[in-house]
Amino acid sequence: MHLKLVKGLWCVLILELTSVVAAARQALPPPVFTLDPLCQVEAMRPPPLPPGKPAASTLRMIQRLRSTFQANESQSIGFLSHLAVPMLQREMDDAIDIQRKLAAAFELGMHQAQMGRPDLALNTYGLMEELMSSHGLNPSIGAQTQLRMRRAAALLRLGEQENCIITRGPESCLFPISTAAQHRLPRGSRGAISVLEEQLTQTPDNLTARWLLNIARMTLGEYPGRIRPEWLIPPSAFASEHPMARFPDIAGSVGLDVNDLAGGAVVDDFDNDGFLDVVASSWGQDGQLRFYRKNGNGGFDERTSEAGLVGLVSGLHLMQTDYNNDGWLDIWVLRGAWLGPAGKVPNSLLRNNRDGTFTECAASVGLAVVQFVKAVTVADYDNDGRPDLYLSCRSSPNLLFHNDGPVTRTSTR
Ligand SMILES: [Ca+2]
Ligand SMILES: [Ca+2]
Ligand SMILES: [Ca+2]
Repeated sequence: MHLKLVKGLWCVLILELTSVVAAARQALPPPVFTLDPLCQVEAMRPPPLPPGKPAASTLRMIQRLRSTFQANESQSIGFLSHLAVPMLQREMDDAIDIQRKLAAAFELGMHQAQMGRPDLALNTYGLMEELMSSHGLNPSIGAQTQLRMRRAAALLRLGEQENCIITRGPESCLFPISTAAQHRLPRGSRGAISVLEEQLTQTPDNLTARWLLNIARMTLGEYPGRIRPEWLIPPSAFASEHPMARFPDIAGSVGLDVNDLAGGAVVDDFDNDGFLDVVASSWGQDGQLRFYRKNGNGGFDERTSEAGLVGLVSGLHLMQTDYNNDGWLDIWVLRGAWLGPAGKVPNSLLRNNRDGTFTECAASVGLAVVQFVKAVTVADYDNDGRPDLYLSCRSSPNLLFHNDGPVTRTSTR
């Protein structure tokens, strides 16, 4: 397994480094960041669920997903930062050539931030600056900009993890940021402000830096008063043209605040009791599909284990449909798009068993399609009373499936 390190503009720019060794510059030790263990991804993962009793066909799909992801691991490592980081660390440590070492460090920092360790990323970027200084390298303005913006992003991420995730409230992360959502632990945003102001001093037209500076100041309650006029995005730019209600985040108070990657979501009544339930998926290869039943107390109870779904992972997109016309909603789980060549992953159709459980049945109805599926829609295109299926795929032709009923098999059109 080998990860291609030399990629991105950084490597091009690093080759532009002025190789003239300047008068020996004092190499300063990099700043050392540490992230409270409470703010680390491992601590934020939801606890394991009881296994429940998945149906035999569901267990087969679980095993198939597991083996597919394992087989595709080398192709998907660009998306799996926890695997990329140790490889890049070795590459950086072993590199003798300084440009290769810097290129590895730049990629390493990005993956460290993506795996939820912005503190490690910031230390890596500090090491890069120390290396450049000790080797008398004077990076181009483009290279300086790239490194600075990566540092700013890592600092903002540090602030998000320490405030918006760990000390989360109903107003957290809602834009424009209200007084209630201002950061109580300011070091992330404070550091980002310093870096972004340095960037704007050098390149005043950098709109990304300007935007992020305004956001960072907002998180500390320093918007708009403490932003220099030439960098300020005025409050009028954020004002709605129409009256618009604010939507506080109530996920925590109703039992839906699971911490995972983005994915699909369906809100509908899966047990026909008149109350809307929730199904949510996560794009990650270990992202558990979850089923929540609306309870009588205004909240939701997780019923993933009871529904026989533990082990079903990685849904990019979900859609509900009553594919077999029995009056009970079933669930499509679509997978594969945006994973590059590693995205040939099977999709799921979960039949509602009318008793709170679901059974994987994509293969039994002729829908064991393995494609880079990014979206699905269900409609009865030929008015025969049976819902048909259209899959939108990335990097492969779209697929139309006709629902052949009454045994509810499908055929590709
Ligand atoms: Ca319900
Ligand atoms: Ca059904
Ligand atoms: Ca039809």
